[in-house]
Amino acid sequence: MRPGRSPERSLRGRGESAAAALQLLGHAQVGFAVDGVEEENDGGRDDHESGIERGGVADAEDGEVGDVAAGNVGLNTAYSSGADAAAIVFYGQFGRRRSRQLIEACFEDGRLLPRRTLGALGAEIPELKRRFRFNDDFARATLPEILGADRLAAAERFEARAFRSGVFLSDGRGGWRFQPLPRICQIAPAQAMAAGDFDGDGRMDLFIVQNWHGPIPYVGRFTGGLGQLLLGDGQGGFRAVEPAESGLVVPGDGRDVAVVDFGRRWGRGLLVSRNDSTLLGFVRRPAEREAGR
Ligand SMILES: [Ca+2]
Repeated sequence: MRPGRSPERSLRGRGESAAAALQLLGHAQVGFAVDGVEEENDGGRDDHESGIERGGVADAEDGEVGDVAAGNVGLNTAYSSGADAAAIVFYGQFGRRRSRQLIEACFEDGRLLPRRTLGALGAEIPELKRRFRFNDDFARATLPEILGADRLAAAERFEARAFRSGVFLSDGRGGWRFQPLPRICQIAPAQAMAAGDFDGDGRMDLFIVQNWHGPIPYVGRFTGGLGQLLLGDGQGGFRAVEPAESGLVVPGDGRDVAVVDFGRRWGRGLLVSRNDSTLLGFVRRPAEREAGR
């Protein structure tokens, strides 16, 4: 078990005692056991710009090196729900202005349509307001009819069709096979994750912090998750543990999670940060600490 890029930080290493750490947290929530995580720190992790929210390198399979856990936006957003879900963006010059515009599009019944309203597009391309005096006319038109097929063809097009969080399992020869995480993990974006053997069975597990309150009001928040503990089977598969069972409950706009050493009394636990809200600290249940798990 080698949590490659999992965040492993020690508050003690910064000269702070466990008491100070708990004071920092305000309180220590009783949570799930975190144990068996080797001391290793590569100094942080990478953020990904291409639709993948957060990832980490972990050994999801026994004996394999280089498996990658990757967080994505999941299947519970306006962009990613439905069988023909796709997030399509055109970047080009669509109006008389010399500036270029980003135009969001989607397919509906095989027709390419704009995602935004006439009012939103008209603010960027004023001539559309003159061409479409009524919303009904705009609603019936396809994107090529609205913007011009030639201009669309000349624009750069970007499309995303994969939205599930999952793991890339190494075949040991430089290739990877994608395996999505359990369905319940796809109800919200995976913003950050920690890898480690959290139940002490010698197999790599994951804890995922979820949700994103960042989208504009027209799109709405990507939310619905409470954080998700996943127990690995050592073969690349994971079993989702309900938050009520694990004690790891993270509502709100999750941002990051780190495995933290809270000191001799509390042992290792998880520290979770959230946007516009408090930090959350999770330590092992007393019975689990006494059992040395
Ligand atoms: Ca485990």
